[in-house]
Amino acid sequence: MNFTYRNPARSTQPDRIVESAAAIVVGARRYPSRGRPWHQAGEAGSPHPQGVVARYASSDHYGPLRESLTAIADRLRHEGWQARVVADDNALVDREAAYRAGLGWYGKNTNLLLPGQGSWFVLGSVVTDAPLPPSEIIPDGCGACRRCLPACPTGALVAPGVLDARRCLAWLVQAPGVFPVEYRVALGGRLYGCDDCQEVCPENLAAERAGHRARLDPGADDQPVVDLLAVLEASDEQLLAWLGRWYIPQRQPRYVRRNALIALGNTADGRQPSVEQALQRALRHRDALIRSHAVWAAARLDRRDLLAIVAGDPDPDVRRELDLVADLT
Ligand code: B12
Ligand code: SF4
Ligand code: SF4
Repeated sequence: MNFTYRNPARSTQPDRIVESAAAIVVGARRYPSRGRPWHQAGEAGSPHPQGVVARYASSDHYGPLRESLTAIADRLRHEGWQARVVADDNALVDREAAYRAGLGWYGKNTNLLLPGQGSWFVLGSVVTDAPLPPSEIIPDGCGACRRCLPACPTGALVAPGVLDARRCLAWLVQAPGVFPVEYRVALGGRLYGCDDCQEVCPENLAAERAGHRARLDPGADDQPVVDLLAVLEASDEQLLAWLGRWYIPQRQPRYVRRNALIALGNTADGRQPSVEQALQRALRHRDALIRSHAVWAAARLDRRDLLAIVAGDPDPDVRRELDLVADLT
């Protein structure tokens, strides 16, 4: 995994962002924590299968965060200091900056929680050479709670505060290559991101009860769910124009289609004509990655009859999937 791990020295030394950096001002922007019909979407047998999008990705929350941070940076510059905005761009470990700025504590799900507000926040910083006073560190607020650990559908939270990111669905939907077969059922109806370890968190539930969420307008561009059949029908250009602000490996829309096929396999009704047609198209797709995942989806939807389309497929990945689903009978 790359991100901040590609160059840890760069991501942990703020003076590489601003020479003589003396302080970091950290901002947290709340994003709407509901309005996501998780329990309606992804239901088995739905005639209009919908892929669920994690709350942080249902619209662009980083743009407005950067705007607010830019206002702070402008003010500092106006006063003669240097200042640079960084947010989710791997130049800085954002959570550690927020922790040291006294915004919150590390939850056992590894997210940063703000006292009384929970974790539905994206984080960003202004690095400056202005000598601002340091903040107090916030003590742990999880206490004896461990609710997020067993809530993880893949067991990725292997100990309090320790995430095996290779198993985290939020990573797997962003990872290139074949989606590991052992985590496909756990993906459920998700298309992008995963919120389970935050949804069960009592701090988030208390913040929602306190009405923090109600003050937020999800915005006209909010897309909590995405039509899976439309994803499978869209061209590369259409998919990038539609969902291109997500992190998509190598900017290749085939990975969004791959995720959509798994979500389809987990949630759709294989007898619906529209679903059947989508599976047939995917089994005939020019891209072997799509054919491979369509094999799994067709078998999962009890439509092994459609696999005749790929019976003589020469691609090794497709053949492997055919062997795999044959073993499952
Ligand atoms: C790589 C990455 C991922 C990876 C790995 C995540 C992980 N937990 O390690 C994947 C793809 C899995 C991922 C998933 C998600 N991510 Co992410 N991700 C990042 C990214 C790009 C780098 C983070 C990183 O690993 N840095 C390297 C490590 C060394 O630094 P660190 O994370 O600060 O690590 C510290 C912690 O491990 C800490 N620590 C953690 N837990 C505990 C517990 C205890 C008890 C202690 C003592 C210490 C401790 O010690 C480390 C050293 O300081 C950041 C953006 C950024 N530039 O920072 C976003 C970021 C962390 N992600 C974010 C979000 C929103 C998510 C998701 C919620 C998205 C989703 N809904 O699908 C999930 C949450 C999954 C989860 N349970 O963590 C937000 C977090 C917001 C918040 N409130 O905490 C960030 C900050 C992006 C942003 N700018 O807003 N993410
Ligand atoms: S984001 Fe989902 S898969 Fe990742 S640790 Fe949280 S619950 Fe587990
Ligand atoms: S669910 Fe409990 S243990 Fe997990 S982050 Fe929330 S308060 Fe902490």
